[in-house]
Amino acid sequence: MLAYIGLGSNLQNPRLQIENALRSLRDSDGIELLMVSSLYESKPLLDMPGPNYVNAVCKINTNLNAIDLLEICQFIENNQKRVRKVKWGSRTIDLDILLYEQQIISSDRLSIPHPEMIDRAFVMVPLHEIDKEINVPLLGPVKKLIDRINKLDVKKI
Ligand code: A4P
Ligand code: MG
Repeated sequence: MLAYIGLGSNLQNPRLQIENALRSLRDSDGIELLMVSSLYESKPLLDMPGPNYVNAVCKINTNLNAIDLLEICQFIENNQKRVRKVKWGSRTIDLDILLYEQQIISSDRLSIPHPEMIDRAFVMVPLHEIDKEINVPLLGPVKKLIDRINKLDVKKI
């Protein structure tokens, strides 16, 4: 199965946090890391207080189902000592499953496609960088969705 994961960090050396999470994904059984975008810097959403974020998107091939993939992502988050306090608060690492094949999943634990992804430059710009042909179920091709995004919201680093 092809899946896309968004990574974000704004604490404790964000670049290193992203690199460590990518290494953990690569080392996980059942996951083959196919592609990684450039890193992008942006301000926190909604002008929340806190340092700027570093974000990236990766494309994987996996034989895990979506819930097992979520569990790996949460294991990696916990491993990097992520403490969940406030919704949308600063974090050492956040791993969001953006797309899982062309599946639409809506359960307590999992919403795929990730509901806010198409409004977020820090997701759409790196996603478009690594795959210009992908389709977001229900919402349309990334090639079209990218036109709604203000690319100045992110800076390639
Ligand atoms: N969950 C549901 N769907 C998914 C999915 N597709 N992938 C559930 C991953 N998890 C998913 O997530 C809470 C629950 O969402 C999980 O237990 C899982 O079952 P969380 O990461 O623990 O909590 P959160 O931080 O409150 O939510 P979330 O959705 O990760 O936060 P956001 O909306 O991603 O916002 N600004 C910039 N510039 N860059 C950023 O990366 N990130 C956030 C976080 C805010 N501002 C940002 C950035
Ligand atoms: Mg998350």
